[in-house]
Amino acid sequence: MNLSTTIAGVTFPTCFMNAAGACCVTQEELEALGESHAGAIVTKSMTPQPREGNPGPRYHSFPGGSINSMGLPNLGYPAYAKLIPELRRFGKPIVASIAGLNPQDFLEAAKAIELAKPDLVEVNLSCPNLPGEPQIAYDIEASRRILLELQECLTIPMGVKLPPYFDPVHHEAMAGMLEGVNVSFLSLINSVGNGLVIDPESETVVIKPKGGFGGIGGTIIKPVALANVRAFWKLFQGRMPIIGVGGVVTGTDAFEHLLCGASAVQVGTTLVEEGLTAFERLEKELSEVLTKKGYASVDDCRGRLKEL
Ligand code: IRO
Repeated sequence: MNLSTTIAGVTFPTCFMNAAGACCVTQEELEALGESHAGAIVTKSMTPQPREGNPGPRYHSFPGGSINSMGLPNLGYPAYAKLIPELRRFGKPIVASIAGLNPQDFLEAAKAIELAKPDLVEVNLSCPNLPGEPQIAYDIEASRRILLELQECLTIPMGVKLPPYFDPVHHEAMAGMLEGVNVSFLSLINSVGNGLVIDPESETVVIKPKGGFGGIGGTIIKPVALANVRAFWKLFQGRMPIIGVGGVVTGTDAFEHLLCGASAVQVGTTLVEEGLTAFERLEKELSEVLTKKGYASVDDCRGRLKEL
């Protein structure tokens, strides 16, 4: 089965890759992704300075998903800029995720990472876990300003990682803004921000930062992820490549993302819980689904969701 896919002119050997944040902070983790069946190596979102992140416990899984408030722990962009050329030896695309606490951080990271020549840059406008900092992509004008500045200094295709939106008006507002900037793909969605998971037994929250509030991932966010993939696919009439993220546990989950319009899928909670062998399993399961359904490739089924 042909599971390869092309996004913004970059061909991925398979449509599965890690979600930024999942198993991709350190050199060892990035190399392990290189050696795995992942179709790409996506870095943790990087900032100018190395960051320890929020105090722990800061990740917790539960039946149906996970909650995290990692707080952007990363090695800082100089370390990733040095690592990226070394990761080339794995022969798969490299996606550099950039983030920041202010617009200047994004620009600085973009300029430095451009020189390391990743294949794509994913601009994370949706981190929910920085105490006191709003998710940028819930502010259309702030997002526009950052993307307009970034497009001036990047020659590598740039995509945007968005948070979930819950109303068509917000999908339309974001899509309308994106029409006016040079964005080559969308990664949809980041974790569902500021959820709360509690332990009724001990009567406590399960993670420490922000009073227990954190980003929700995994199976329980799949309907929200699919809705966002579908909404943006339709608003761009299928012309904007989309990487679907959220609730990919099985090959069938990935198939659902593809039907909604995704060209590839990223795996977060499942990767953290199951480890790197998840990629091989997902490949096998998606191949079986596509074969059974009579599709010849990822391209063949993309966007083909039927409406009633
Ligand atoms: O807490 C994090 O590091 C984090 C980030 I930057 C993000 O974009 N999404 C998420 O769920 N966690």
